[in-house]
Amino acid sequence: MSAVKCRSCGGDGLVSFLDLARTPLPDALVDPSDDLSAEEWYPLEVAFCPDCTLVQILEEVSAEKMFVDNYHYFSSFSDHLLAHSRQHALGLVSARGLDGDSLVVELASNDGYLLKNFVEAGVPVLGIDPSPGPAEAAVKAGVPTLQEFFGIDLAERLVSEGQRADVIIANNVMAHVPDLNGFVAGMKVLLADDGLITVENPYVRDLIEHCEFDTIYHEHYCYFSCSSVDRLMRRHGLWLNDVEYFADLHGGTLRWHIGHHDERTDRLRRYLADEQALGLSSAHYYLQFADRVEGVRAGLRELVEGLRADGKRVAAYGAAAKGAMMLNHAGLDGDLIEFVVDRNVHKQGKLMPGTHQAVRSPETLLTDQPDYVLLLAWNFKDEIMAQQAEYLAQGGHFIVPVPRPAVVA
Ligand code: DWN
Ligand code: ZN
Repeated sequence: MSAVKCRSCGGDGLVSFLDLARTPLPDALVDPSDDLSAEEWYPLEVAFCPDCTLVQILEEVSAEKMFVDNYHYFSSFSDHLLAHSRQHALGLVSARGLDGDSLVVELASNDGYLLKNFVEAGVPVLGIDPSPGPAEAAVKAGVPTLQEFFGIDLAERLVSEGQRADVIIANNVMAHVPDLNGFVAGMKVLLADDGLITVENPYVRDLIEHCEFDTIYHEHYCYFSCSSVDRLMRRHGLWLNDVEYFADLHGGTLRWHIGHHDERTDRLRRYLADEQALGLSSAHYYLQFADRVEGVRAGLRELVEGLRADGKRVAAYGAAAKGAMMLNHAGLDGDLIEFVVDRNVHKQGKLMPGTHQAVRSPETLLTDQPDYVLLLAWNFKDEIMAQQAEYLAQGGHFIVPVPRPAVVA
């Protein structure tokens, strides 16, 4: 089913600017016993809405298929993300004066990686996440969790049970919901009058400027700027009041601060003015992107084929959604990339979507010592290369795919 109207404002003037052709679902790792011919592929086309400036994909794959039926993403496999999340939680406890009478609700709480910090601080929490594996892990970790999708219906049910959130945290989820307006309407209903919503998502400006096209996939229905978030919130009677930037998270992440009242900061006004000046609010800014994506795709393919022609062995690190996107779009199959390693034990033993390389433990880099490793999880480059010092010391090399394919060590 193609969504031809804007997911935010309903406008019908969407301008398509990138067609990534048909791709498998990026987190749908394949069980070796599965019938590979049954794997599902979907069109992936990206468009810009001139009415509200939201960047979005046109295809709509059911959220149940992506986040319930076969989803293995656990947030706790990144030390950097855990540190970032702990800092966020403890900062909120002190800045908002949270205590035993407060309530913090996290939407897409995954395995409790963030809420556990509030639990330790004695602040009541509620996690909401539809994915069975992570939700069960969260409950085991002592984080009360509802295994459901969040939207206006669940919000109204919680309010009818007397619950209002002093803080709502929505990290890497507002881009993942097919009903964007229902999601925002739910946050408005659930938020206490003096409450704070913090929403984190990768910044569409970094996606374009650093050619991070591998972060475009079916799980991400939308790609946000301050401008598109501002217009979305205003339409729901909420205010985008402030923004923080984290260059080293997921290739460039913004954290938006949202509430029931107009408390806009100069920092937010600067971001909106910069986006206007750069052109993020007009289609022209996006129209050259397809050519740059093709340059990266062709360059990476040429680099890997050249290494293989020289008799070098190439593996990859990170059975990430972006990794599946990159392997499939660049056509890097098992003849070019032998296997993929990943720390997430739930992914080990499975096959990559579409290209079907085996996912193994990172220890394989030492026992197998491939000559080169393509860093599919480039967003964690520093953390991963620090871990792989021994592989490097034994003569190994890493390749990053974006912003330009290059051997980095
Ligand atoms: O929005 C999303 C982002 C935030 O996370 C979701 N759609 C799903 C997911 O996307 P992703 O799979 O591209 O995210 P990551 O977190 O970049 O994936 C990193 C992969 O690398 C994970 O499978 C874990 C793995 N990893 C590892 O093996 N060793 C990660 C680190 C830091 C490591 O040291
Ligand atoms: Zn729109």
